[in-house]
Amino acid sequence: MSAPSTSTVVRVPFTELQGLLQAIFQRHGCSERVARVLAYNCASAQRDGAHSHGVFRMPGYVSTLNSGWVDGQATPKVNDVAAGYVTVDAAGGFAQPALAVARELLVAKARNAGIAVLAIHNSHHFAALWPDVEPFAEEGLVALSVVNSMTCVVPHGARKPLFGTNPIAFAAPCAEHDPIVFDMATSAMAHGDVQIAARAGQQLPEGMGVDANGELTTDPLAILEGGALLPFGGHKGSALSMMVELLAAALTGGHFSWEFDWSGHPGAKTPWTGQLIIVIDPHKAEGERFAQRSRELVEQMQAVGLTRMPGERRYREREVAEEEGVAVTEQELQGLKELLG
Ligand code: NDP
Ligand code: PYC
Repeated sequence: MSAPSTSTVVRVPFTELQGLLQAIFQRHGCSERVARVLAYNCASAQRDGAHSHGVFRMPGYVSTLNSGWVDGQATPKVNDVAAGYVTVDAAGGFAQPALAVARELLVAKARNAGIAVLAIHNSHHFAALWPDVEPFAEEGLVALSVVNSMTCVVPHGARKPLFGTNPIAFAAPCAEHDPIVFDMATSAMAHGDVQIAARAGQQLPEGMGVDANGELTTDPLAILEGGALLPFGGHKGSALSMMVELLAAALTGGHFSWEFDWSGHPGAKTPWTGQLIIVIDPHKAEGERFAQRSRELVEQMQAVGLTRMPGERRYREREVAEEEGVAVTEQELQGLKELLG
């Protein structure tokens, strides 16, 4: 997560920002349904200070839509394949509208069987992953999601990039508390944060990536222009990234991070891959006790000195945004108005 780097920050009401983003998506070829889902997602990321996937992403969405790489009008096809299994062919569109159409069936199956899987393929995911899981925890469910992206990460011990930045997001209910949520790239840094650092002319901490010769570098431009990122935590992050490729691509029928070729679509930025979501109903096992046990865990973590839970920074930023409006720089706002054309 990087803070916005430029110009004066202004505060915009959430619904106003969402409306502006939706108008941009529609202006560049998205259906009303798709534009609404993506705008809510992107405005939520901006509201929560998830800057690598907030309004920073809008030029990338627009250039992708204009390149014809993604179908902004796609109608996802939902398949009810088994008691605990739903698949969706996103039809070359975005993953979040595909999740939206399959969500009710997924939740019904999870509540019935105790666990259900949603496997989305033929989809583009260009966003933060926590918005896909947090709402399940708000309904008392546990959710885990993985999505693979585009080749830019060198597997631990290898010489060349292969994996995507491949995030993992998890959400669980917690009694008298916001849901426990974490959402993290399995690369040492999200690609979006490398781009933000490059734009701001900032160096990166050591150990994030390598240059085109495979040498360690702290220069974000060297990583973006022919270099690559490293997994977080050496062989451990690398194994998790491998798992994401298996679950998000091999299991769903989506592309691995290296399998799609967007060279015929200049301006395309969105990875054409897959996404897996696993939803568990904890009431089947521990009844109401799960959320209470979550609370006990948080209390014990705090008792040993923990002062910041994953997700907590976002919740704090959200609270401020709900009071004062969503923080956007004047420069970003101007850029959004220009995208409206
Ligand atoms: P961060 O490293 O910023 O954060 C990872 C997680 O750790 C978050 O849940 C965060 O909580 C938590 N956290 C951060 N610092 C602390 C701390 N000091 N103590 C406790 N918890 C902490 O995320 P990444 O840079 O790895 O990923 C950023 C975003 O990029 C994610 O939303 C991810 O989904 C997205 N992404 C999307 C991809 C795609 O293909 N669609 C590919 C790769 C990344 P908090 O949120 O509260 O800061
Ligand atoms: O930040 O790594 C990233 C990313 C890839 C695709 C969307 N976001």
